Amino acid sequence: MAEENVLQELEDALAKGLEDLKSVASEEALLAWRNQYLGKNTAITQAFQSLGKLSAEMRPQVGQAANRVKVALEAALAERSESIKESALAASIASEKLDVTLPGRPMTPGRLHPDTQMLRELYRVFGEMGFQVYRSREVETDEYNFQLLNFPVGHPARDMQDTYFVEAGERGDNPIVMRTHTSPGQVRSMREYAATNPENPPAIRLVLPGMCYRYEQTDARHETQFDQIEGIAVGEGITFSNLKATLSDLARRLFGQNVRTRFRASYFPFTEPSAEFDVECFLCGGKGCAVCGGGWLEIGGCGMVNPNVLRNGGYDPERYSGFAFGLGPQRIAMLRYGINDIRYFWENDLRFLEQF
Ligand code: FA5
Repeated sequence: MAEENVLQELEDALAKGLEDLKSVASEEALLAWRNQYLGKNTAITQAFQSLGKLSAEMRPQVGQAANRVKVALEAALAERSESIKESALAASIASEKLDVTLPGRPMTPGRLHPDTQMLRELYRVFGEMGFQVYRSREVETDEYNFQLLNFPVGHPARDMQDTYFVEAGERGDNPIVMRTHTSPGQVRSMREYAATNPENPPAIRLVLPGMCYRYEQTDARHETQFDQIEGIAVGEGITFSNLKATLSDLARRLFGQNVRTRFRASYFPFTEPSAEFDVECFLCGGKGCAVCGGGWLEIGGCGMVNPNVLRNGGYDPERYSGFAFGLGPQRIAMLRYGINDIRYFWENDLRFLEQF
């Protein structure tokens, strides 16, 4: 009879344990339940301890029943433990008001600014044509920005480039300015190369990129801060034909073989003769629009380096000649990508930037 009691106690422990487990709702209560039904002094441990005293007939029955009840209670414990953890997580998510079923936000990879992309393409194209990149300074002296380029103090042509002065007071006729164009780099680069061999300065072929600043009224093609890329080639026997060939070739490489370009006579104190370089406006198909005005978009100025400027750079104008140009990469990008207002470049509007 006592032997049958053991079996009954095991069945009771299983039924009561499973019943009690239904109301267990916390980690602490689960631990208490575990001690009560699977701990040291339970119907299961008692059954195992009694095995030695049982008859040979009952021993396997009680052993198997104790094992079955133990495995069933352990499985129920594991399942309950899992569901308690899930409810705790759900409660914490609900309190954070976090909807984990929402789709994740896609990561936006960074990209290069269209102006940087354009500049890099220009370095590549000019590189293929044998030009090296030379970096000149962004904050200049009046001497380099104007005087050495044949704009003496008070010269009317200074009005073409309204200037931001950084430091005017103490420096008399040589104030510090934000460069209004990349042309001061012409004299800086020539001086640097001429200094390597003053008797026989080496021939040079350089492009000088960088930011320029003018106190200007902004419109669809004018900004107060804009990029230029200057070019300068100095050597023996360089002619205006070389200049025309270089810029025409550049336009074909950038815009295709059939692009229409034109050189328009102009004036710069530091080149003689001088010209503006225009490309047919693709934005309006040459009809004339708010960006170009008359069907052509001016992308740069150019000319043969003025003898005074060659001399200022350390190159004897009797022996050397050279051409120079200053282009607007943003104007080129406008034609390239159909951008109808230069002010988009620095507005940092993602709807614009994400298109490139
Ligand atoms: C100059 O700045 C001369 N230094 C160019 C030059 C270099 C001539 C070497 C001869 C020899 P200009 O002011 O025209 O010239 O400017 C040249 C180009 O820079 C323009 O064609 C245009 O593409 C760009 N640019 C000038 N001003 C602005 C502006 N406010 N906003 C955007 N781009 C501009």
